[in-house]
Amino acid sequence: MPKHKGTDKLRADLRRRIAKFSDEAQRRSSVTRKGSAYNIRKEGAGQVVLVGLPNAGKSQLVSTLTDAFPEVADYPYATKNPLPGMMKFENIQIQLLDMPPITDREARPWFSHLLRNADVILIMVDLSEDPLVQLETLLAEMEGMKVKVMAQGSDEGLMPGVILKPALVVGNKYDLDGSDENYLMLGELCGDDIQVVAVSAREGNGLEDMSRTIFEKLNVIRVYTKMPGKKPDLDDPVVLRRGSTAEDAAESVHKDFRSRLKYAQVWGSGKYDGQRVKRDHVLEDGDIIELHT
Ligand SMILES: Nc1nc2c(ncn2[C@@H]2O[C@H](COP(=O)(O)OP(=O)(O)OP(=O)(O)O)[C@@H](O)[C@H]2O)c(=O)[nH]1
Ligand SMILES: [Mg+2]
Repeated sequence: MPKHKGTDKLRADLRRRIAKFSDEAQRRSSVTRKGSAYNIRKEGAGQVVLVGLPNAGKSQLVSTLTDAFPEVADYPYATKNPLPGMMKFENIQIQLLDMPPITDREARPWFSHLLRNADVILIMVDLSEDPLVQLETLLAEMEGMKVKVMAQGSDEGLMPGVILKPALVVGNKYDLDGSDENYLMLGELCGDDIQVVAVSAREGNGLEDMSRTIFEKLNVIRVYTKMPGKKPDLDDPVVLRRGSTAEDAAESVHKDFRSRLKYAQVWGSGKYDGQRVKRDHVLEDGDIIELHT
């Protein structure tokens, strides 16, 4: 289909439908491949893997926030397989990956693979129960899979083979009695090391704060590229790693643009709007960049 203003809506619609079908196909194939090493294709701005004990509310969170339909159940170990869903954050999509409880021994081999491949780990704690026991169990299980949480402060030396991951702690079921105290305790336990947010996945409270925290942990920026004389599409940013430059943005439009880029103009991180910048100018979230090739 030719790419111009009139076909934008149609193209977006097609993209969505193709993504939906390939999602379904992937879901089906992951059921048939039960027991083998899973590989869930990353989509959107990044992949967030959910870690928690049975019944914490992981599936409820994915159900509330995404297009996926995980089973939510009042009995433990309801989730047996990983299930991805796309969560909207402002004008981008972030992938949430529902997981079995981390204590599920059958899932262990592929669980650790997915955990180590995650962009961000969402550690879910049930605020209607003692947060200390949960947090210690979860961190110990993760360490058993050679994954450590990236502390906001300084990092001590790591054992070989251990990887550091950005993570946040989500206290769920904040709607229940007694959760206030447990939330305070959880905050004290995490101190300055890991950021903690409180949500009710079921009632839908606190989810915006949580999404923003996830976005920050992903360490990406949204950039709007445009050609001279054209308008930027503010609904369709390019997602780049934090620290990306004008030439990285150019390459994201077309692989030849990196070498062909002569200069760029930036609205946002420039000192003034439309400032002319060099190829190595570091971009910030929300920048509009005009590429001169
Ligand atoms: N009150 C309250 N209940 C919740 C909330 N979120 C989940 N639940 C309930 O907690 C139970 C477990 O929810 P799930 O989402 O299935 O938990 P899970 O973490 O996926 O559990 P496993 O798949 O066994 O690991 C269900 O009965 C949910 O209705 C919440 O925010 N508030
Ligand atoms: Mg579940």
